[in-house]
Formats: sequence, structure tokens, C-alpha cells
Amino acid sequence: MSPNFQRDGYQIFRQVVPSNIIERLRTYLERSVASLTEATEATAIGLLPLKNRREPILWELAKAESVQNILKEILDAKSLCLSLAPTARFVPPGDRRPMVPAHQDSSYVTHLSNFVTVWVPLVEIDEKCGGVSVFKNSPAEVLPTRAVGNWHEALETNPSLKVDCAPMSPGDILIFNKFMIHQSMPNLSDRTRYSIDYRFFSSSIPSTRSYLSIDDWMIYDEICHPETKEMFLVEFEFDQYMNYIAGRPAEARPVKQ
Ligand SMILES: O=C(O)CCC(=O)C(=O)O
Repeated sequence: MSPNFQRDGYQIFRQVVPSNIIERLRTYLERSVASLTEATEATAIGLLPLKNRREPILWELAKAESVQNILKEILDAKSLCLSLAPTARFVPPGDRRPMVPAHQDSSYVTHLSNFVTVWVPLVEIDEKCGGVSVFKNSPAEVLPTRAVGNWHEALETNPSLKVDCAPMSPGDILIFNKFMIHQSMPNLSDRTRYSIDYRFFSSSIPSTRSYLSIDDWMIYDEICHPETKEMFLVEFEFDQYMNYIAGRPAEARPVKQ
């Protein structure tokens, strides 16, 4: 199912997300962007604010069995987990500020030892309304880099190794590994680009940050015991998790490990 991923570290899978899921995700992003009232830092870099990205509607992608099967094979996983919260992006026509410079996701996602990124376009992607470019032969190691402003400084790249992942249509997904060097393509079209990128990992990998289990749809997180100061794993229903992150009383069940 994924020979190119195994060989190249990335692969586009065509028409694997049901159109009703794409429709719901796109409508949610369009409405969320329309309701943004102030020009925050998040909006300047084309990211929906965290409160929008925490909404369970973004989990819909993970409900598609076709997507689950691909991910289980690639990650060699019996069950899957989704790092929270996914990154929902919008790039207005001709706006270059949201363009993410060349990077490896492992520089940003340091709390997981292994994961893949799933990039999901919600509009037609072509050479004008660009999506993501990847760089072939990316090294299988984390390259040193440091955070500068909103992003990490751009990695040095070889233009002859660049592959523009275009065209892509809603329903297609791009999956790449944690070492893959990639960057945003500009949106030179007259349309807003909507997309979401997710980080999935196998349930056999520990995570020190909150994640969703695709088995039982519970949210798991490590919290610090108020007296012993030891970290231990708890599970939350979504509403209780929202209470927890808002600093309100929340019911969390300790998980036996
Ligand atoms: O969507 C983009 O422009 C960038 C995506 C990206 O950098 C990522 O998925 O890690």
C-alpha cells in the first residue's frame, strides 16, 4: 500500500478521505476564519487559534477507515494516537507571511520519538494555489536548527531535490516521515488555501504531551501529582479535558500502566 513512503519517506495517497469529511472540515475552517475578529499573531501566520484547533470536529479525518489502514501499515501500529492539537491553516491569496520555511517536523515535535505528518488539503492544490514541497533524500537525522520568531530558521536545501506536491485534490493526503525536509509553497492564486496537518503515532510510543487515542477516543495526558510531584498518565473525556486546560476542576482518571 505504501511502497513509495517506505522508499522515499513521503507519499501522496489519492482519494482516501470521504468527501463528506472533507466538506465538514472545510466548512469548519471557513467559518472559523470568517469569525476571526482581531488580527492576532496566529492569524498573521495563517494558523487557526488553539481554541478552534482543539475542537473534536478536526478528529473526523481519523475516523476514516481508509486513512487508519494506511497509517497503521506505515507506522506498523496496532492502534493509533493523534498528537493534539492538529494544525489548521489558511493562506489568503498572495499572502506570503504564512509560508513555513524549510524544516523537519522533528525540530518542532520533540515530545515523540516517532510519528508521521499527514497533510490534508481542503481545496484544489495546483502550481498557483501551492501546498507543500518536500526535499528528496532528506537525511535520517534531526538537523540542528534554532527557533527564530514564529518558525525555526530555514534549513539549507538543494533546489534540484525539491518536489512540489501538486496537484492535489480534496480527498488526497500527503504523508511524510519526521525527518522529511519540507516547506510551504506560495499561494499565488485568487483563492484562500485551507489545509490541516496532523501528527499520528503508534500507541506503543510514549508521549509527554496530550494526545487522542483513536481506539477509545479519550484524551490522555501526563500530569504532575500535587503531593509526590511524580508524573502520571490520566485519561479525560473531551469536556473534562477542556476544563483541565482552562484551569477549572476536571475529572481525570489515572491510567494503570
Ligand atoms: O501547510 C503548510 O504550509 C506547511 C505545512 C507544514 O509545514 C507541516 O505540515 O509541517
